[in-house]
Amino acid sequence: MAEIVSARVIITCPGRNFVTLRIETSDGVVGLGDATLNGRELAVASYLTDHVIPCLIGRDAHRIEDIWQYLYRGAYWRRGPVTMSSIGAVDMALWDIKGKVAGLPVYQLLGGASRDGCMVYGHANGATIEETIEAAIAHVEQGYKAVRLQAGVPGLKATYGVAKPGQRYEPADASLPTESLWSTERYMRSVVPLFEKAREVLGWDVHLLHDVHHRLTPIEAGRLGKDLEPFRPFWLEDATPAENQAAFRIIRQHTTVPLAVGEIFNTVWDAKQLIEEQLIDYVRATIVHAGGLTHVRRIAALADLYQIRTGCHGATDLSPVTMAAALHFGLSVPNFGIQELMPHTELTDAVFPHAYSYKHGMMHPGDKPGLGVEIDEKLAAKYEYKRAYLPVARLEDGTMFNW
Ligand code: GCO
Ligand code: MG
Repeated sequence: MAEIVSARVIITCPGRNFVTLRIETSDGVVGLGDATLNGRELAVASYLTDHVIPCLIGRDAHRIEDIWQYLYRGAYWRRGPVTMSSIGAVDMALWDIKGKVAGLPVYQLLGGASRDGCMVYGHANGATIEETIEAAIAHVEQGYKAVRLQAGVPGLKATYGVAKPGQRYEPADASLPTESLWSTERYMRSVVPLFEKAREVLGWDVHLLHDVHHRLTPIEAGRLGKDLEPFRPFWLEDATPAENQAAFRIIRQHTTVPLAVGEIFNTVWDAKQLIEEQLIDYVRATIVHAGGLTHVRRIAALADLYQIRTGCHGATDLSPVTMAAALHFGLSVPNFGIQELMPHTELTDAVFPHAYSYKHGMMHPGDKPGLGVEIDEKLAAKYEYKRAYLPVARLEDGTMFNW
């Protein structure tokens, strides 16, 4: 028995907010879990502090599955991003503890390495097609085997995925939501020329990805997929909102472009129909927002029956603890596809020293016992929580739309 004697939440903002759960056992073993939900951070912090932590004290940290079920079934109010991120944080911290007690990196507890490393994709973005291609070239020069392309849309002031001039891209950018404009027509006209140019300049040896960020209707997504087919994208992400899973049938009827979805999924139920009807090719559920390693492994196991591979979300709003967990998962899971990599700032890396590393377009979680991530609490304490929201989007006539 490794009795849980204390647990607390650490909130820090080294450039952006992160919520971390720290669990300690009677033997002094410490486990960390990420609980960051971008733009809604304090809701998860309260859920943990006020409702989860009191139930953890005295429990055996080794009983990961039982604690997962206790928190999921025991809440009565199942699912949703706040609940599932909280459970995800507990789950990560418990796997971290188990690994440290065993003296093994978590991927060894998950069955060992199924591959030498996890292929990652980087973000190439720019205000224009030329800028995006330049960023893509820089990625290829750094060894990336896969690059996501996002370019500004002519006529629209701000576009998802594109940084403000001279800044790194970080979507939660203001203390109240900023408003951006959206025009499907302008966007649709801009994507094909981007891919055309990319293939012309970069050739065919690099995987090219694109994120629609939930902006199209199913039939529009079908048309975009068809138009992009000649350029052989690795995937088209979040082509349409996935609350209505059956909507993806329409996209499938019109295009063979591989489809990825799932960064906002919280449980296997969000993906069940998509997987069982083989409506997607990559499932992007992330360790933090979908109930931790325990649950994301379950999603991957269902997906594997249908030859659907993983492609975990890896934006900078997921802390280094989630990145580590995703890499232990990705290294071990049989149906790994790709991992998103949006590198954290140096300051974030200093707050969260970690064992994972990048080399030649691949990442490895490292071989430290547990997840291999620590938190420098002294440094973390210097950066206080700062309210930050994701933007919202409106159509040109003022109608509220999907950001
Ligand atoms: C991605 C995502 C992110 C999200 C962000 C929201 O593909 O990486 O779409 O950019 O918008 O994580 O917090
Ligand atoms: Mg995305």
